[in-house]
Amino acid sequence: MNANLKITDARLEPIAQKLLASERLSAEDGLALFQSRDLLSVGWLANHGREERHGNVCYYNVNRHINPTNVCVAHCKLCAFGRSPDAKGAYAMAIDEVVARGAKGVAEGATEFHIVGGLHPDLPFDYYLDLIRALKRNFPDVHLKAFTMVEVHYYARISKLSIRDTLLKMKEAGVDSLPGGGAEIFHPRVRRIICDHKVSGTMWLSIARQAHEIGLRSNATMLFGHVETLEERVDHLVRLREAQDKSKGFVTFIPLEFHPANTALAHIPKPTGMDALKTIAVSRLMLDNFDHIKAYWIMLTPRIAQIALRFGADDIDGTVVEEKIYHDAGATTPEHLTRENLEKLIRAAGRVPVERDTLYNRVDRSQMPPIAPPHPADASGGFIPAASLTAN
Ligand code: V47
Repeated sequence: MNANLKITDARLEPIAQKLLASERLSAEDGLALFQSRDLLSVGWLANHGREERHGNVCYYNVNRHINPTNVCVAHCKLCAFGRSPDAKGAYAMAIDEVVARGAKGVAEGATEFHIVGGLHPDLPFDYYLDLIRALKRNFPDVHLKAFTMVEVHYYARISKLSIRDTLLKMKEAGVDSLPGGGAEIFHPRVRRIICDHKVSGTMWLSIARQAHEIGLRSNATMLFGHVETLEERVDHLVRLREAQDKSKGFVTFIPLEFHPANTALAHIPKPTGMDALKTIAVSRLMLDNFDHIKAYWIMLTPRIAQIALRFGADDIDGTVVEEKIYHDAGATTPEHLTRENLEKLIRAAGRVPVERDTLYNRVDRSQMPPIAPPHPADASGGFIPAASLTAN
């Protein structure tokens, strides 16, 4: 390890030595990293691992989020997005509406649709399959990253199919990969408090494994900063690392910072920027078998996301457009950054922006139709003036 690093926390010394020797960190090491107040050393170590893997590159993609319905029977305490069917603001999109949003996304240059929604009590599994088929038919070149392990579990239940057959039907309809949501914190103590009707952590991991077995890759997340202990965060990371050793199917890990506003846990203070940066760094160091760690700018704010690119993250997610899950929970970030603004943000953090597709193949825009300017309705309040990203 580089002599320029001045570690002020003695507990980090043996961890730095292990990293130098490319040895795997233990759960105890993970806890020591989380407990350390020497944020700069933790970040330096994570940055070292990040630069060994990806040099100076920071990945982003051009995507659009589509949330077909916010009606949800789960009523998780952590969530401000889900609604009862008769609640104000409850909606379910007709498939034509989903396709219309897809068309906007394609005009904006999207290479990915990120599709997740609530567990609707009345929509059958066929609705979701038809929705995927319609998107694939209309936009065959767009990668469909659709439905979390939680939704897969629900579709299996309502259609009385096995998990494997549910996944096979999704794949046959056109799903290309699965997003990483719904993982929260795997430990049952935490799930009982924040999402007691959701699948268990063990089931989430089992569904991910079965998806990987049939050739569907997926992401993984961890929702941090609510009622979990640091030991429970480490347990989550270790369980993901073990799962990845076996299936090798996870693409990216995304630590998600909890936003308490408008949830049943609104009394919990928001995690600090220090906690967010440390969690990204520890994730990079513990998940030695994950290629990518994402700093989701929508959740972190563009400013913290820029710093995260020096704390272990090599990806900043996408242009997004129409984000609902965090904005219902009080996020004050814009819902959309243009490709140009994302690139400026990355360059201002001293990194080299590289546009990728969902599976990290480089995107060559010179071979693609030009991107239409964003619709003014999408732009309202949603654009950060470029100058504010590059100032200082
Ligand atoms: O599953 C819900 C979380 C997730 C809140 O795979 C909340 O590329 C904070 O999974 N405060 C959805 N978080 C988002 C997600 C995601 C995001 C970006 C990229 C990818 C990917 C996946 O958001 C949910 C849940 O864990 N969430 N409510 C809240 N109040």
